[in-house]
This record gives sequence, structure tokens and C-alpha cells, in this order.
Amino acid sequence: MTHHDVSNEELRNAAIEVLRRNDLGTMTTAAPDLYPHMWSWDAAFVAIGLARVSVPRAITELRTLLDAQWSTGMIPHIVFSEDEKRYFPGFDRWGTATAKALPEGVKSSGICQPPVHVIALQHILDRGRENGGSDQAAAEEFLRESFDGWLAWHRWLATVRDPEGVGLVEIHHGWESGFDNSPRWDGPYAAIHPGELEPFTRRDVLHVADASERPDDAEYAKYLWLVQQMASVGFDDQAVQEIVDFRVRDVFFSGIMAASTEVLANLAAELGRPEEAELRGLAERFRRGVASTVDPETGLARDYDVLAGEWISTETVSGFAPLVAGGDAALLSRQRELLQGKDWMAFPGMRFALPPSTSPASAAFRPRTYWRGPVWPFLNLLLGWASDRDGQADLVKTLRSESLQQLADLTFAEYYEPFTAEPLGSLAQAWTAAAALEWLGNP
Ligand code: 2M8
Repeated sequence: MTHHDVSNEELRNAAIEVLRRNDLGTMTTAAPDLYPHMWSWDAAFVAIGLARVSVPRAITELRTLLDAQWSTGMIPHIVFSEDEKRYFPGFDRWGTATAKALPEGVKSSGICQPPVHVIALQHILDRGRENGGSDQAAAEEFLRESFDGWLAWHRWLATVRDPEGVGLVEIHHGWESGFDNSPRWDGPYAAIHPGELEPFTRRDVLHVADASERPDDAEYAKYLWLVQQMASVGFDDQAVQEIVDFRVRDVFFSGIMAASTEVLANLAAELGRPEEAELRGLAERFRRGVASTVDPETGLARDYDVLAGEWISTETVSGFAPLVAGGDAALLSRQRELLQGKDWMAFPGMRFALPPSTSPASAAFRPRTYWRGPVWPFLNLLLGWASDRDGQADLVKTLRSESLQQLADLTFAEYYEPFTAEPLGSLAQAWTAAAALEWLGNP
């Protein structure tokens, strides 16, 4: 199936319509039914897309998220809307209401997601400056107003989640990675044996065509067990780290941390802030941390299971964390070769030359199951952004043209089957529409 007949203008209008339908006023839901709340890293990509349409509305998106920042500096992974019915686990089940660090009047989860936000902030500034006038003024004002919030967020990650300064962010739930049921986490989850769980009914499976596109029940029980463990200690950072059954140094999260902290250092320089040097140092620490995980044989970056004391070697797209982080030229060039090679973008028979979440060459590959194989459009946008930063015009061109063809089916699916391009998961997913808008650029 091809979509030659869809013009860029039609694609743009359809993407704008998806964002409009998910817009609750001051937050954009990640998807209309499956995810009726704001998700942290989705919001960053949504802001990138919105900035192509309305700079003030993009600012509002990041401001809403930042308003939910905990007093510790953590930005929570879900900011709940008033919709109590469709998503599980909701605010009540999270048990964050009594957490000391939760700001007054905010309903959020008690974990975080990768820090893409400052990259989004830079996009808002770029669009504001292109447009000039009130857009520029609003974007620059938002930078000044929000800088301390982003600084606190990055400092929290660098201290609380990397206390030993190894340059890798430790996560306490697969949900924090954003790659929920990726084979990356099969080892750590296999070691978890949930204790007594409060009973629950899943709702996510009601919103997809086929339950096998989502994680299974045993996986969900473990997800909820970890939430219950954290709630039992009031989501206190120190206590969570002591008792939680999932402690992993997440290399892809760390790659984003490195890239984003470098952008924050640039913004600090622009504002003449004294924290610039501190931020450059942090960015370098995380770049090195990410590079230190690379398996010399496969060339892919790895996660580290702290509780088991072992590396996690999987053939997932997170292995390309160095490409996001930036840094060592030889490492990056080897990684680009791998990415464009036969196990990834050039795997035989794929509908588009786009990296699947797990390599089809891996035994763990499942073409239709969520983070176990399908192609995720927002990730390709992130890889494109990093490649553009590093002057890789050819790679950007390929990612862009293949992505635009994929997205021309106008479903804006959460993820796609790599060989048939079948849209899977939720349709009208906000960050997929945002990726289309950013790839299209200004009209
Ligand atoms: C998925 O995760 C949520 C839990 O956070 C879920 O399955 O309920 C992931 O794809 C995550 O990366 C994403 O941010 C979220 C919303 O799109 O959905």
C-alpha cells in the first residue's frame, strides 16, 4: 500500500487535527482513549510539533508539565487530567496524594521519564525567532521564566539518579524508560516476584484492536507491584532506592540526558548564567557514561542491571544511545554504519528504511507487540534531530523521507509493524502527529 496521493498539506492538516482533538486546553493527551492524560516525554515531542503551529500553545504545554514538577526537582511521568475512567493506574492507584514532594493541587504519578524537554524548549525558541515579533518575545520570556525549573530537573537526575557519578541514570520502573515491555527489561523483570497486590482491572487492552499488541497480564502485575513498593515508602527518593525491586542504569535515558544537558548549557550561556560550566561538565559525564556501556563486539550500547550486577545485552534501538548523546567521532561513525546496516534500517523486506524498536534479526523480535519490535515514529524524529546536530545530512534526509511516507497513511499510529506498515496500538497518538509536523517543517 502506498500513499502517493497524500500531499504535504493534507498530512500537515491531518496532524494538526490530531493535536487539536487531543487538546484539553492547557495539556494535550497522549492519545484520545488509551492515554487520556499528559505524559512527560510525549509532552516534549508534542511541544516540538505545536511550535510549528502556535508558539504560545507550545509554551503552554511545557508550562503545564513544569507546573507539576515535584519539590525535589523530579518531573513526573504522568500529569493526570480530570478523566478518571479510561486509564489504569489512575491517580488514586498511584498513591502519590500523600507524597511530600507532590505540589499542592497537582495530580501526578510518582516516577519520571527521559528528559527531552530542554530539546523541545530549544525548538520553541528556534520557531519563535524565525517568526519574530510576539512569538519571539514569548519564547524568550519562557526561557527566562522556566530555566530554573529545567536546571532543578537535570540536577535531580544527576544527583538522586546517578549518586556515584557514573554518567548513567538509574531507573526504578520500566515505565521510566518509556520502553515499557522492551526485551531490555526481561531480565530485571524475571527476577521480580510480586507480593500481595491490591486487585486490579486493566483498561489499556480495551483500547487496542488486539490485546497481543500490549504487554501481558504477568508483566502488568510486576508494573503494579513496583508502584505499590514505591507508594509504601511515600515515594521518598532515598527509601525507594533502598527497597525497590527494579534498579537499572538506562543507557537510552542517559543518552537523552547528555544531549539535553548540552542544550541546557547552551541556553545557560545565552542567559549569562553561572551554571553553564556545571552543565557542560554534566553533559560530558553522561556522554562518557553512555560510551562506556558499548559492547566492543556488537557495537551497541547496553543497560546495566544494578541488582543483578550485570550488563543487559539486547538488540534494541536503545543500543544507539551514543547517537543521541553525541560525542566520540569514531564511535558515532561505527554506530551510524550499524544503524543503516542489514540488521536495522536495511533489514530485508521492511516496508520503510526505519529502525524497529527491536532488531528483526534478534530472537526477541515481535513485529506487532509494542516495544518488542514495531517502529515508533517519535524515536525516528529524535534520531533525526541528533543526526542533524552532528551534521549528518544524508541520514537526516533518509529518516525524513521514509518517515513522511510512513506517516502519509494518516492514522498517526502509536507504532507500526515494520514489514507491512500496519498501524498498531492507539491511533491519533499525539507525538506521532507532532513528529509529522516537525518533519514537514514550516509551510
Ligand atoms: C506508554 O507507557 C504507558 C505507561 O507510562 C502505558 O503503557 O500505559 C509508553 O510507550 C511510553 O513511552 C509513553 O510515554 C506512554 C504514552 O504515550 O505510553
